[in-house]
This record gives sequence, C-alpha cells and structure tokens, in this order.
Amino acid sequence: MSIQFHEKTLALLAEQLAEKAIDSTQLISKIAQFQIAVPSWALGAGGTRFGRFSIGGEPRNLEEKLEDIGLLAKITKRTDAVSLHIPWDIPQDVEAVKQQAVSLGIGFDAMNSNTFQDYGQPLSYKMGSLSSADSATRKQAIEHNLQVIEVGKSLGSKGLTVWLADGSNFPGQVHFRKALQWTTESLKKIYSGMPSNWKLLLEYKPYEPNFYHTVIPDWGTSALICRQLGERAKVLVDLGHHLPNTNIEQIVATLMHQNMLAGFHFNDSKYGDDDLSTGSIKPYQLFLIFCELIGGSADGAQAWDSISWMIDASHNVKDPMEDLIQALEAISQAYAKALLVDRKKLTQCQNDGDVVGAQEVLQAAFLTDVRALVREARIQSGGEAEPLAFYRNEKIREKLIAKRGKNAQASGL
Ligand code: PSV
Ligand code: MN
Repeated sequence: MSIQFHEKTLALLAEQLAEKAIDSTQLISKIAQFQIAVPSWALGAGGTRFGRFSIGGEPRNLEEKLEDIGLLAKITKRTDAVSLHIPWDIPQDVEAVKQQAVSLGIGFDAMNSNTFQDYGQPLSYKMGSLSSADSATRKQAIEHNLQVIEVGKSLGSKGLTVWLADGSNFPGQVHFRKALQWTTESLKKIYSGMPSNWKLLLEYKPYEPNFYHTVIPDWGTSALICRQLGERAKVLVDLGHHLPNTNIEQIVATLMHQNMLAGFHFNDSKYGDDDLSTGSIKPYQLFLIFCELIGGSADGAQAWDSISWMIDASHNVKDPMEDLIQALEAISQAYAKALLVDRKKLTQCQNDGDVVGAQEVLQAAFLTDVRALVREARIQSGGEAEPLAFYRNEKIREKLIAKRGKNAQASGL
C-alpha cells in the first residue's frame, strides 16, 4: 500500500472515530506502546512427532536467535523482548549476550525451565519431575529451576515460567493427591529461590504429553497452587491449553478479579494445543479476551502493567519470522479493536438487560477495520509500514539461508 493511500485510509477512519468522540491519536500511541515478547523456540521450523521440515536459515545458536528477534523488533516495533528456554539457550558469554541484546533494543522476558525432556541430566524425567515419586528426581528438577533463575538474574530477566508436563498415561499410574502435593512443595522451594522482584508464571495444560492425567491441567489447579506459593505466583494463560470451546475470556476475567493473571502465551487452535498462528482461527475470541483485559484494568481489578505478553506457537510449515509478523499484527489488531468498545454503552446495556444492544456495541468495535491505526503506530515508532512485504521484498529468508545454511536448526520445540 502506498503511503498516500495509507494516509487517506487513516484520515477517513480518524474522522469516523471522531464522530464517536474517540481520539485516534491516543489510540495510536496505546497501540505503539503495546509490546509482546517472542520465545526463542519460535524461530526455528516447528514440527510434529511425524517430522520436521526445515525452511533453511534458522538460527543455530542464541546469538542468531537474538539477531532474528532484533530484526523483528526493528521492522514491526511490536516486540522488545525475548523469552529464553534453558537448557536450549544457555549463554556462553553473558556479557556479550547482554551487549548484543542492548544493541538490538531487546530485553529478556520470563525465563523458561525444562523438566519435560531428558538432555543428559543424571535422573530421567520419564516418570515426572517436580511431581515425581522419587525425591532425588524432584530435587534435581527443583535445582534445574533454581539454575534457570540464576541465568535469568545474570541477564536481567524478572520472571520464571514453569510449564510442567508431569502427569500419567494410565489410571493407577500416579497417586493424584501425592503428585499435586509434591508439585506444590517443589514449587514452594523454587518460589523461595526467586529474587523478591521476580514473578512466577505457572502454566496449565489439559493433556499432552500425558494423555490420561496432567498434574496441572487447568487454571483452577494452577491458581490453587499459586495461592500456596505467594502473591508473586500467578496463572499463565496459554490460549492453546484449553479443551475445545472453553470460554477463555471468562477465565481471564475471573483471574483478573483475583489479581491472579500472570500473562499470556498467544497462539490459536482448531482442535487443541497451541500450534496455529494467533488470530488465524478465532479472532473474535482474541478480541473478547482483550475486552476483558481492558475492562479489568480500567475497573482496577488488576493493573495492565502487571500482565506479561508473549507469543507461544511453533507451527509446522510457515517461515517462522513471517508467522511471528502475522501474529504480532493479529494481536495488535485485537487490542486496537477492543480499545474501541464503548464501555459506557456496554455497561448501560448490561444494566438494562439489553442483550441485542450489548452485542451491537461489541460487534461495532470488532468489525471496524483498524489496520490503518496499527500501521500508523508502527510508522510513528520507526518500523516498516508493511513488515511482511518488507521481509519478502528484502529477501530476508534467502539472505539468512545464504549466511546460515539450508539445514540450520538449533535445539528447541
Ligand atoms: C508445550 O505445550 C509448550 O508449548 C508450553 O506451552 C510451554 O510454554 C512451551 O511448550 C515451552 O516450554
Ligand atoms: Mn506455553
């Protein structure tokens, strides 16, 4: 799209919004401020247990992952942090990594531990980690998390995300209550090893890799554990970690009501899990989630700044950089649309029992084409007007392949 056409579209939208007493300048600056972290594991081609198809030029080490995120930050201006996964991303030279991050304008978001795989550690996690019936295995898993905190401290991170794969595949395999108890006790030790300005983000997931029971299957179990840890432990909502048709916006509202929402892993799904691009399947759901977030923070239920934002998707066939550009755009659009909701009118409709009116209010916002606002926010921040077109026109993947090779791939999901 030419810059002239963009300006025309923006002016028209600004005029339409002004009629509703909405100031587009303020909207643009809110959109520009909203930053979403990118996980280090999203930069390589994903895959399934049936196979992985390399696209070439994938980052081979931490430095190259940072390079990719730096580029995304530069062209989209929608991300300013990376979330690292240990042991996949252990920095060899902490000072050099920190300097590189500063020069690229990116910081270190929450650290992720890994007790769902064996990677040469003395005791296997096959039968669980923080919930294992074997106390030595639990101890090893706790110590791993404490080491992750140390790495995070050295880089300037302020959070630890724990996703626990622990669970069982057959009835009778695991004692439910003992597993929950051991998990809680293990997490208490990890929580007390965190600096006082850190938060612990506790993820939940109903199934996979275990298919009968998962120790932390849902937001309620995660919240129960967090309550026993302390106020800096909160629930992380990964959009893909719900059974089909779960009302995620209601979960968000409930957690905010209790000031217990740690943050998000954005993605989308048709059947289950988290491997489709954010906003590609259920953009209305994403919008409704943002409506709850904006409403909850405006009402003072939970402060906007206390919530962490991250993408967590590892798809199969796309160029990961292109996928991340699309995801960042989809999230910005959902946020921008939710900012347009006439909250006063919505409250009025709710109080009057005006069901039709309430739906009209939400859909008027959702159906507004906000792309000009998102584009303008990016331009004003110094990013590319059209990051995807820029990425393709500049032949960035081809350049990465030329530099890193056709079959490059670091460890990661
Ligand atoms: C597995 O489902 C998962 O995607 C979790 O959501 C974690 O956040 C991520 O892997 C990395 O550990
Ligand atoms: Mn996740």
